[in-house]
Amino acid sequence: MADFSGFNQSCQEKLPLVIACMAFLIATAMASKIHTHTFVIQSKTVTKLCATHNIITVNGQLPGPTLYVSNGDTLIVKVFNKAQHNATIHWHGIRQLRTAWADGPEYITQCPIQPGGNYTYRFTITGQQGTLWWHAHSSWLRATVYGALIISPTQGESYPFSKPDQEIPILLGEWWNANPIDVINEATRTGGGPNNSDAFTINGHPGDLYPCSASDTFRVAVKTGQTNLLRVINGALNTDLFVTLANHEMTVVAVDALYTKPHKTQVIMLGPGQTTDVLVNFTKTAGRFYLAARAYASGQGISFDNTTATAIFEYSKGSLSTSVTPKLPKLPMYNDTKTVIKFEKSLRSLASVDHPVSVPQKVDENLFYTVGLGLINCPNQSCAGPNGARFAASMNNHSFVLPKSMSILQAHHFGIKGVFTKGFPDNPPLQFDYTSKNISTGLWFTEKSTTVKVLKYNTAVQVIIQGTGILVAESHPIHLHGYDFYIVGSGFGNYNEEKDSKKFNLVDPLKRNTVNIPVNGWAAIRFVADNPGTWLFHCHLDLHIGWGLAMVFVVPDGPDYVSTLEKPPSDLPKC
Ligand SMILES: *[C@@H]1O[C@H](CO)[C@@H](O)[C@H](O)[C@H]1NC(C)=O
Ligand SMILES: *[C@@H]1O[C@H](CO)[C@@H](O)[C@H](O)[C@H]1NC(C)=O
Ligand SMILES: *[C@@H]1O[C@H](CO)[C@@H](O)[C@H](O)[C@H]1NC(C)=O
Ligand SMILES: *[C@@H]1O[C@H](CO)[C@@H](O)[C@H](O)[C@H]1NC(C)=O
Ligand SMILES: *[C@@H]1O[C@H](CO)[C@@H](O)[C@H](O)[C@H]1NC(C)=O
Ligand SMILES: *[C@@H]1O[C@H](CO)[C@@H](O)[C@H](O)[C@H]1NC(C)=O
Ligand SMILES: *[C@@H]1O[C@H](CO)[C@@H](O)[C@H](O)[C@H]1NC(C)=O
Ligand SMILES: *[C@@H]1O[C@H](CO)[C@@H](O)[C@H](O)[C@H]1NC(C)=O
Ligand SMILES: *[C@@H]1O[C@H](CO)[C@@H](O)[C@H](O)[C@H]1NC(C)=O
Ligand SMILES: [Cu+2]
Repeated sequence: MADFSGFNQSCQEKLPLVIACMAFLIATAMASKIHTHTFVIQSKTVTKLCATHNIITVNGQLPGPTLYVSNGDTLIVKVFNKAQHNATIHWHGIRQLRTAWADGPEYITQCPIQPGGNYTYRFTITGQQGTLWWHAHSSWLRATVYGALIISPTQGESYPFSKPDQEIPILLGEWWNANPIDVINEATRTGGGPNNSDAFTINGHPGDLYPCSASDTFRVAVKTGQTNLLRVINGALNTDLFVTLANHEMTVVAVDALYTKPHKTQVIMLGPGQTTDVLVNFTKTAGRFYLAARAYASGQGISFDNTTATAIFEYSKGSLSTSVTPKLPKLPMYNDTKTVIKFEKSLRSLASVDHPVSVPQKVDENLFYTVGLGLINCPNQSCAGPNGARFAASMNNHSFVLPKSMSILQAHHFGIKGVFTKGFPDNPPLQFDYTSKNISTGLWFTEKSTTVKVLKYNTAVQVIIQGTGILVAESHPIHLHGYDFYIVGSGFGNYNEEKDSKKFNLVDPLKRNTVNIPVNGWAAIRFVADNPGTWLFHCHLDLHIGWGLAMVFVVPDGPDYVSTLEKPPSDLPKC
């Protein structure tokens, strides 16, 4: 049975509504399910790209298990850490109402599950449907510890489009011919950039354009006349990815588990963390077609993995033979920012009666955060970054450092001092020409801190996220835990309040949990702080979060039961 104590209590508080409450309770109890899963984090030997490797997996699978649930269901996932690394699991995009303890980022909402330890994540999916995913949120473990989390509409409800003939999760990953934890540890030791990855993967398979990978290719059989739903998830660690399917048009119908107006396109682009649902009509009579994914590299002069992952879609009538060479789609150039911006600007919330928008029309908190790279000095300029310094990254010139002794949520909940400081600035400490090609070296150096911004419960928040050109301008996929937000505007250059705020879309803007900040540009997001907890706001390139491109919003409890954080679970890991 699900835990309905919350609804019971709110029922008791409103006696006149008790009958309606009881009816609601019974209906909910009948429709919703409890799904119990066991995740064993364990090492596994795999052969990939001409060599054998030991990788960390969930239950020995790459990707890990796909979880299928419905809106309203409860998930109970018992995680056992049988690997030699600290681990946590984050349920990317799940709102975690009252259950911030189950969100997962290490030292933000919990201490890591140490080798030999275990922790049970419990949460209920409330008012969400579509394609999300789960992944490790500790060091670079998510390189191989990730999987899909697919939420169907509540029983009796349906998609805002015809039911597809097949639904196919497409998880994009990033692969190193090395232990990814060694790769990041090496970079942290030297202060320089990490080694590039060696491949991208589709459902764990690099595809036959890579050496020794002909049989390590994801293949899908399709039938003429089918309309299929591809649930594309960018699980890559550090790379934005273009995705196209040869000779087939895609129709985007949702992003980050939120429906969009249908939009036809040849190519989609996803930053790490983002999901995109597309419908494809399979109208050919026969043939084999590549689905291909490769980098969108927004930063000039930064080396990147320029390889291409492929999967094969093959019409099952007559042509399953592997002797037919699949057709390769035309992919945009690696630096094709124009295509990215055109694609993203074309997406709008569905804004239907069943899926309405509720953009805050006025804001209580108007925040302006710069995001970008920076440097930290090393003794005797002995580091491997520019000028003998160490690479860093920051928001409003605060380079975020995780606490060590306990999580920020524990410190907040129990009122323990000395774990974090309040007063993350609402504006950058210095104003400068953020997107200039010639930013003075005096501005390159940043400082470490563990600083949070407290948002009063239910405040309407706007954040202007302004990219900087410090060291190099890049697009950053900025992810907010615990919330979805509306992207009311975006553009190149420096945000101009006077001019740009007039052009905001407050009618049907896209809503999602991860926004790509245009390279050398900005984006404006809005949300209502109606979820109590401590919520990480960060770049979803694991390289950048480790360098400090993060901060935390602390949202205290609201006035009633449904806006009050639960007690911490008794098995919450200790540091
Ligand atoms: C889970 O961890 C607890 C300690 O936190 C331990 O007492 C218990 O035995 C562990 N359970 C299993 C099945 O390993
Ligand atoms: C990174 O690449 C260099 C050069 O190829 C190699 O020597 C080194 O071992 C790599 N580091 C890791 C952790 O794989
Ligand atoms: C698929 O084809 C049908 C019939 O031509 C059309 O009505 C529908 O809109 C198409 N769907 C997509 C996603 O292209
Ligand atoms: C990929 O980069 C390598 C150098 O790292 C270069 O030799 C090669 O030509 C590039 N390939 C493509 C397709 O751009
Ligand atoms: C993209 O890269 C190509 C080839 O490296 C270069 O010629 C072109 O100028 C670049 N375009 C942009 C917009 O940076
Ligand atoms: C820096 O270099 C000087 C001179 O080479 C040396 O005496 C000193 O120990 C070095 N300091 C550190 C922290 O490495
Ligand atoms: C860059 O800035 C420096 C000092 O601020 C100035 O001397 C130089 O002329 C500038 N270069 C360009 C290309 O604007
Ligand atoms: C960030 O702070 C450091 C240290 O206080 C300072 O040197 C630097 O100029 C600041 N940079 C920016 C962009 O504010
Ligand atoms: C693992 O977590 C424990 C508890 O927080 C911490 O003391 C330890 O340093 C962590 N290990 C690594 C390798 O980060
Ligand atoms: Cu970033």
